[in-house]
Amino acid sequence: MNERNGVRERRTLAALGGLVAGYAALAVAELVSVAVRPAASPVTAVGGAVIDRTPAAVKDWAIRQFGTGDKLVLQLGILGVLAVLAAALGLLGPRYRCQASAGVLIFGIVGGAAATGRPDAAGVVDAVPSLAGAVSGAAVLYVLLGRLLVKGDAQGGSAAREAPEPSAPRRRDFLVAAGAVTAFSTGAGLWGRRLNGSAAVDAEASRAAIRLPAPGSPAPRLPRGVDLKLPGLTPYRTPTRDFYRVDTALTVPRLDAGRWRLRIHGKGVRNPLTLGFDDLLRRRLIERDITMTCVSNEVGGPYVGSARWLGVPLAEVLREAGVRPPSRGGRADQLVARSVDGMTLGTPVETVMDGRDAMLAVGMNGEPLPFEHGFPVRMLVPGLYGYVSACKWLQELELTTFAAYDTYWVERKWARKAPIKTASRIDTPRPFASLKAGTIAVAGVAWAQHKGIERVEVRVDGGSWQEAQLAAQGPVDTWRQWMWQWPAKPGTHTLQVRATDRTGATQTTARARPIPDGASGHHSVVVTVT
Ligand SMILES: Nc1nc2c(c(=O)[nH]1)N[C@H]1C(S)=C(S)[C@@H](COP(=O)(O)O)O[C@H]1N2
Ligand SMILES: [Mo]
Repeated sequence: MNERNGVRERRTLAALGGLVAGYAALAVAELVSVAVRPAASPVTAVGGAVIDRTPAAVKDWAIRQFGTGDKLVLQLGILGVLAVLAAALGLLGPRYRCQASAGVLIFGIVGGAAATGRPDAAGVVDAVPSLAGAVSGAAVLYVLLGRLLVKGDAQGGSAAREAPEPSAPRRRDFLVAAGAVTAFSTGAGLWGRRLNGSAAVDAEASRAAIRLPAPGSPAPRLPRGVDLKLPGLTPYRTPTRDFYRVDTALTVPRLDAGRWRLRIHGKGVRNPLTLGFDDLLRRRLIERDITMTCVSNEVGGPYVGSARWLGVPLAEVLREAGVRPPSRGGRADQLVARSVDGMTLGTPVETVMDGRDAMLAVGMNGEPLPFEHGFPVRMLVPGLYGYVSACKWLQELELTTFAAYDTYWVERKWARKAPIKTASRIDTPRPFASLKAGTIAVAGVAWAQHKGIERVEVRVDGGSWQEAQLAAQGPVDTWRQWMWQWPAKPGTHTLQVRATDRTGATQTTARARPIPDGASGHHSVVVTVT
C-alpha cells in the first residue's frame, strides 16, 4: 500500500471513529433519559429548543413544506448535522484526540443547556442525559483514535513515519473496538427506547380502558340541513382523523389517565383543587358541537375543524374553587393553562365564566381524546383561537393577571387576547380548476363562533356581491356551510367570498397576516371556464 492510500484509509477510519462515538453518545443519552424523562434526550431537547426559537414565519413555512412531517424532518436534520460534526471531530485524528474528545464534551454541554432551557424542564437534571452521553462519546473517541496511532505519533513527532497507514493489526484492533462499541450502543439505545416506550404502553392501556359516561346535558339536536353534502364541500362534522393538529410537541405526550392530576390554584382561589380523571367523569358532563380555529390559519387555510366534544363545564369547576370573574370583584383576569410539556396558554377569566360552554374536554366525537388532541384532558373555549384557550395535555390551571404573566405565544409577539375573527372560505371549486360553462355550485364554510353567521356573499371578478344560500344554522359555536349557483361563462374568473356575522359586522377587505391576532381579508379562488 502506498503512502497516499494509507493516509486516506487512516482518515476514513478516523471519521468512522467520530461517527461511532457520536452514536454511542446518543445511545447512552437515550438510556439515561429513562431515569430523567424521555423529552430530556438530546435530539428531542435540541429539536424543542429549535422550535422555541424559530420565528413564526419559518414555522409556517416548515408546516407548509412538510405538513405534519415537519417534526420528523427537524429531527432528521439534527441527526444529519450531528453526524457531520461527529465525523469532523474524528478527522482531527489521533494526534489531536484530546481536542476531539473535548469537542464531544462541548456538544454535550450544548445539548444539556438546550434541555434545561425547555419550558417543561424539571431543572438541571434535564442536562444529565446529554452530559452522560457526551462523556461516554468522548471516551469512545479518545480510545478509538488511540488505536490509529502509528509509531512516532505517540511522541508527538512527525519524523518517525515508518508506517503512515495503520498496520494490519492496528486496523483490526480499531475495527474490533468500533464494532464492539456500536453493538453495545445499539443495545443500550434500544433498551432505553423500550423503557421509554413502556410508559406509552401504559398510557394506551389506560385510554383503551376508559368508558365515557353519557352526558348529563347532551348536544342539542342538529337541525335538518346543517350539512349540504355537496361534493368538495367540507363536512359539517370533521372526522377525528382529518382534524387539524397544531402544537409544538416533538413527541406527542402519552399520559396515563389513572395518574393524571389537574391542579387549580392562584390569585383569588379560595379553595385550591386537585382533580383526577375519575373526579371529572363523576361530574355533570356536557356534550357540544364546537368549531375550533388556529390563529395561524391563513385566509382560506385548513386549520379549522368542528367536532362533538364531551367535557366538564369549566366555569362550574372554577366557581367551586371560589373563583369570581373580574366583573364580580375577582382578583384574577387571566387563567393560565399549563400542559405537561410546558406549554402555557392564557384565557380571560371573564370569558370562561360568561356562560359559554368553556370546558375541560375528555371526549371528541364519541371517544376519549386522541393522544394528538390532548389526552386525557384538554381545555376548550368556544369563540377563542386555540393558542389562548385550547390547552392539550392539561395539568395545571393558575389564576393570575395579564399584567403579571405572559404565556408562550405572547412572549413571541402574538396578542394577549384573541377572539376568533369572522371568516369564510371557498371549498369548491378548487383554485385553478378547469370547469365547463353553465351552472356551477360554488360552496364553502363560514365561521363566527359564539356570534353566528348572518349572511354570506360571493362575487365574480370584482362585480357586485351576490347573496349565497345558507345551510341551516347549527349551534352558535359552529361554522355554517353556504352555497351559490354560479352561471359561469367562458374565461378566467376570480371568485371571492365574504361573511357577515350576527352582530352585523362584515369581514374586512383589509388583508392581515395571522400574527398577531389572526388573518383577515377575503378568500378568493381563480378558475378557468371553457
Ligand atoms: N400543550 C399544548 N396545547 C396546545 C398547543 C400546543 O402547542 N401545546 N397548541 C394550541 C393551538 S395553537 C391550537 S390551534 C390548538 C390545536 O388543537 P388541535 O391540535 O387538537 O387541533 O391546540 C392548542 N393547545
Ligand atoms: Mo393555534
